[in-house]
Amino acid sequence: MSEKKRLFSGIQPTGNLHLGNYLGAVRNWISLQDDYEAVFCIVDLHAITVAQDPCVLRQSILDVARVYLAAGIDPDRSTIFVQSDVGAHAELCWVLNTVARMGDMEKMTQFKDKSDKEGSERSSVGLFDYPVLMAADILLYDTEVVPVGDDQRQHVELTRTLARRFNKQFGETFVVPRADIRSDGMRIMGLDDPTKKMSKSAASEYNYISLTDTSDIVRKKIMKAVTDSEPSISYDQNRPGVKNLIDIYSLLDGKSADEIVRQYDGKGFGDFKKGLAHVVVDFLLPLQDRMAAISDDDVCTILERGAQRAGAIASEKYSHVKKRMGLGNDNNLNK
Ligand code: AQP
Repeated sequence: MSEKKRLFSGIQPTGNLHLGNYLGAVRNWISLQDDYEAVFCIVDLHAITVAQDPCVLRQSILDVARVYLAAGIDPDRSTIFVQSDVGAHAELCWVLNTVARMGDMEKMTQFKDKSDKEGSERSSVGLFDYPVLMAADILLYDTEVVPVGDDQRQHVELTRTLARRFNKQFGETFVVPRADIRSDGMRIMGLDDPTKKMSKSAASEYNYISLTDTSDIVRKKIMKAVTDSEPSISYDQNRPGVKNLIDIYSLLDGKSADEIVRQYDGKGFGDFKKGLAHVVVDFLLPLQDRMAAISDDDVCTILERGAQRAGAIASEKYSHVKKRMGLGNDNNLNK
């Protein structure tokens, strides 16, 4: 077994990945592969907590894997797999459901945000339980580090609580993980509403820049992005639309916010947005070329290999959990 600490993270195949997913998550994963034994999952069981079309979901799973690979996740060094291909995720989720308390769950703000659309009465029980499944994902792999965007901080906190509670009740079983939240690229906001995060399932496509958007669409979306009535460019928390666009510019181009503000001193939003569109297109084109070069067959082969690797680790852990709790037929567990 590798001496490196283990890292786990995942993304839901709920649509085309966007710049927020890339800047808040995938980009950080690339460098972390050098220092950790990384496990990257495509969390399809999370995706079905809201309605999905089966054909679209199947393709989205492959497309998310393609983004991982094109962005630089190396399948020889890191494990890439689909959550539902490893049964222990759902099994451990059930066990952790018996450890989690209603009081823990009622604090979760993401459920409140995500159930807003349909109302909590019509939302699935799975959507409410989402953070427990995420805890199972993380704890199955003795994960020490969970690199996620700032929006997932509360879920990692719940994972830590469940791990500690289980360990106290049944004996040392789970590693208590920590979230690795980068201060840069923390939260990319919606282009149409900079008070809410950029989201795949936003009602309007003008909310996000998808990693598969054509150059024309990128330009159109950026030109329409909400700013404010002040004519100048400045980096200011009280100007969320402008700040968000400067953040995206800075993360992709490497210039600091101050440098960008100086570059557009005396110029209007038209020039600034054209400059930003140029930076985004320059980033996306080579990524899209790499994505186009990876076939569905190649993706499937990598995912199968990943599921075997992940499954071996996860089933050993889950057997240990069962033993601790007195579950199952002891003869089977000891084999
Ligand atoms: N806007 C964002 N800014 C920074 N990071 C983000 N992430 C998501 N949106 C942003 C990070 O991407 C990873 C995977 O997220 P996910 O797809 O599993 O779930 P999500 O956070 O619910 O993402 P979306 O795009 O909003 O999907 P939908 O609309 O389907 O719910 C996480 O590390 C997250 O922090």
